[in-house]
Amino acid sequence: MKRTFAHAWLPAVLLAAAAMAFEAQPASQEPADPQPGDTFSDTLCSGDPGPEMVVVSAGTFRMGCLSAEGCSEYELPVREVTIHRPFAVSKYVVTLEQFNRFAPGRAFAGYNFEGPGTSPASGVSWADARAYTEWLSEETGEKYRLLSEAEWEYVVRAGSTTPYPWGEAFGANHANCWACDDKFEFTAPVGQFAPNVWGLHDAVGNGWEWVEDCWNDNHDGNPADGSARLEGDCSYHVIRGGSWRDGPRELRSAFRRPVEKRMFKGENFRVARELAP
Ligand SMILES: [Ca+2]
Ligand SMILES: [Ca+2]
Repeated sequence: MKRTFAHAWLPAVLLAAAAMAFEAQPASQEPADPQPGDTFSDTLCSGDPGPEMVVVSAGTFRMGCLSAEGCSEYELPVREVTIHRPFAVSKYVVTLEQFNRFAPGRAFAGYNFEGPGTSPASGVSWADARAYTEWLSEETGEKYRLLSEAEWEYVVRAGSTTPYPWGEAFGANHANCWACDDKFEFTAPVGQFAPNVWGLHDAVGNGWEWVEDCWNDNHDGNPADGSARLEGDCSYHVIRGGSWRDGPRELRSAFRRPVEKRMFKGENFRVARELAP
């Protein structure tokens, strides 16, 4: 009997092993010589694409409130920050569909509870956002992580020194905001508004975005190399960019706010990925 049993299952095991060998392998899709503006998506173990990434260059910028007035003391002093290496950042915040591949049912579609899979993954705590980047790194064999606060402001400003990524005035229909005559009453699916000049959608507005940094009341002592600030009040982390519930003040590129890291309300997040040296 035992021998018969072994004969019965052995071919099944061999078949399963052969099937595994043909299953899609995680694969880096990074361009051979990445240039700013290039886009790519790494492949997950399932064969599904990871978040769409855009390459940004190294560079120096001024972080903080650059206006003569209307600044919060949280946004000062202005600091010169140099990002020494190019890296990639997701064009959109991580969507519900993407997050569900990691942790089904743990996020929601923002305040359109029945929103489509292309809605921002909302209700994600800072720890869950970080856990997603660790999972994505394992899935792809690449180094994914949250953006530092300086990197966030660098890619959202995209060279601009005005209050908004698109210019001096708040204007209309640049982002999903509160009572500002866009066509979305609550959370919008990602990518419904024009991107900034580096190709990032919803850079401000729609949903607050977690970054890696602990909360500090101002930029004094912020690392000049764009790395995350991991001292200060680390029970709180920084959120950036304002949301559909916010107006002109909160949607400025320099605006920042603390949120207790275990809280999860409407926050979204964007991912960064390091490029091959
Ligand atoms: Ca709106
Ligand atoms: Ca946003």
